Amino acid sequence: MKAESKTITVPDDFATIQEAINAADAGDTIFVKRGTYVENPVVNKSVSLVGEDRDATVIDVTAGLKVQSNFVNITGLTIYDGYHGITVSSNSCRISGNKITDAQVGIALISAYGNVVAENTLENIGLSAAIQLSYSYNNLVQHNYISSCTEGIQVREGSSNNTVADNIVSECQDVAIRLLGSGVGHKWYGPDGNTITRNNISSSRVGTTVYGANYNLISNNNYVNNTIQFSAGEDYLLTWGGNRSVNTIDKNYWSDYEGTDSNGDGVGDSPYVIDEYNQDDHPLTNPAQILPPPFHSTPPNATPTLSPPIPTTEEGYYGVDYTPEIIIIIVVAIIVILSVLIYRKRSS
Ligand SMILES: [Ca+2]
Repeated sequence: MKAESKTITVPDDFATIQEAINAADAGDTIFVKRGTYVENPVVNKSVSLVGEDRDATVIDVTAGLKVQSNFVNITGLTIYDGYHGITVSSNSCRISGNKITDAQVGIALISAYGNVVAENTLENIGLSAAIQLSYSYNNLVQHNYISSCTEGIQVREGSSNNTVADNIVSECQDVAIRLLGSGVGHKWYGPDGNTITRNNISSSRVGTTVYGANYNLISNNNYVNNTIQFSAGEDYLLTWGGNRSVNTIDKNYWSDYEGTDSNGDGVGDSPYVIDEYNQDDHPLTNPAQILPPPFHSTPPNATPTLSPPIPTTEEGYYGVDYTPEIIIIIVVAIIVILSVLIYRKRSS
């Protein structure tokens, strides 16, 4: 018989987070009180790791925190001074409401599926990207705040069907959102079929680049005052026999768009031209609306929760937002149908 899930408190029950993980069972919550913990936790059980105070519960890592089990929940922590902040190589985890600073890579998803990376703050990430996906699919990267990093979000080789939405990415020294494929042997692994939408991409050297990346939808993003707004420079790829990328770049806002909108419908009269192969046929003349986070952008001062991590699919995540509207629509539909039936009955 399975024991009921329990809460283990660090440092009260165990001095280190790793000892607490070692003592935990699947479904348990490890509640980490304020303080600085110098360690590199490996989360190899389906547990929740909950910091008491995002800004005052600090893990001072070197390699980084590793998530290696499915259904792990990591929230309310500052991860500081590591090579990686957090690496996820498992599925259906939720990494939310953390702060990651002074790492070489902030949050890396490697062969990871169905995870949610949401509402994290990432600053001063050097060398590589704040959030990086490789060989990963069906992940949701949403409502993250990224600033003063070398690169913002990289969707890299072998990564498909990910959604990157409602992130605020600013002041990247290099690229804010990069779609980057890679050749392995004779095969090319692109990031293909991803959705990049409603992101605020500003004040960076380059807003977005694509390189060996196809069938991605890049729509309703705001490109504001980036030195280069969008780059699909693939000459190097072409010299090696690759094909020019084909993506849908449509209905974005470009701060340097100079066209008119004669009928005032919010869509410019002429395309926003990126280069001779890429353009946005329906440039928005006003910035697209970025959805606010559905939950607290920083976790509340946590009372330990006994609930196991919730495997949140993208659909489920949006479902939280739209459920009331759907209910209203269904109720209205039922009223209309009943009215019609009653009307017919009376008139027959
Ligand atoms: Ca128009």
